[in-house]
Amino acid sequence: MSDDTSGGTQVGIVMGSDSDWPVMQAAADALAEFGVAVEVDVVSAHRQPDKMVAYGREAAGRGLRVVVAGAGGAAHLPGMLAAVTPLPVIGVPVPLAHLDGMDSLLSIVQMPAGVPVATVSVGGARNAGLLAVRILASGSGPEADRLRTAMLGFQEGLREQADAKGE
Ligand code: RP5
Repeated sequence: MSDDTSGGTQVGIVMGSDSDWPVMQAAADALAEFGVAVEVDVVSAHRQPDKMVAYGREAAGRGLRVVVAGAGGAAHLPGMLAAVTPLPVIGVPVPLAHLDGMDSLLSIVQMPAGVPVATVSVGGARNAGLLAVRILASGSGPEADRLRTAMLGFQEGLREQADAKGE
């Protein structure tokens, strides 16, 4: 079975507040570099619990393949989404003014067994976007092939940059 979805949006980027966008934008930028269409929305686990559950329950049926979720502080959003969607969820701990993002990190990474969230570093939204590309690239069909080739080129670029610096 091909994983292609006729060019539809395959990655959803959500965050607990529009104040998270300056951090989360790096995920959207990384996906744009690879030509992956994304949808972006604010979905607060605390302030919009019904919207959050509906988003998670409907995501796969709408054709999404990966959800990237960022939140700060008591950062429940990625874990709660992982509880209601079968899709892979990548969590981005957003650093707030206090605790240097450690609260966000621990809230997202310490999920109980059975409800995994692939957690990137504090503020690591770019890696979340790149990981989403790799998940899409692991499938089959022309779009996955295209993304695998593009990711290999990206990795070659990293090697060349390191070589140029004499590393
Ligand atoms: C979290 O509270 C959000 O993800 C955000 O990181 C933080 C602060 O939100 P605002 O008060 O700026 O809306 O739920």
